[in-house]
Amino acid sequence: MKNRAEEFRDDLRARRTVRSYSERAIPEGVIEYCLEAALTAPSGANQQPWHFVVIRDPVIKKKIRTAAEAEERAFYSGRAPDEWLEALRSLGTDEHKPFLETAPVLIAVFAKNYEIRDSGQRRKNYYVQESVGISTGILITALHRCGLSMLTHTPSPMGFLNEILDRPVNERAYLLLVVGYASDDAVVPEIEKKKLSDVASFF
Ligand code: IYR
Repeated sequence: MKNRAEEFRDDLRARRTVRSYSERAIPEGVIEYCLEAALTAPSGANQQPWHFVVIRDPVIKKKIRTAAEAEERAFYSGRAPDEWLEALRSLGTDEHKPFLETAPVLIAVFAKNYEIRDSGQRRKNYYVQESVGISTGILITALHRCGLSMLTHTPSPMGFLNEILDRPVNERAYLLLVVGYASDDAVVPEIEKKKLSDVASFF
């Protein structure tokens, strides 16, 4: 058991967020299995308040890139407070998001605060943020274990995803996962993860 825990930790320690992708395609069926892994997540009252949209179509990817870059331009050139920009400086991010077109797959994750019954009535979902977060975490872990790279991208606001992907009003875009293989010239910033003793207490 301890060996399995250690191996799993070491495998996950090798994950890095990647912002530069090659166009190499992902083998067929892999994304589907990873999504099925994500669907096993625990959720409030087992309501499974999520929807995943897998985008491979270059025309849709282009639309998403154009809309996301418009939001990011507003973010970097005014909307973001200085303190936020300062926190991002070491990552070297800016409003240019070419990976939204080069990466072979984008997965838009939607959270459903309520369901719309056939009668039109609303049924509330519980612990939506927690549930969708857990499911997305499992998805990220599954993709990483397949040897894929990814980026958890959150252009803000993300309302344009409902429009482009034709999602109903009870769904809110939660994040956009960019998935593929790192380009040969991809670089990652020098960052460190906190140590266990910094973030965990044992009694
Ligand atoms: N959404 C912007 C800004 C951004 C915000 C956070 I918090 C990050 O960890 C990284 C980026 C962007 O994608 O550039």
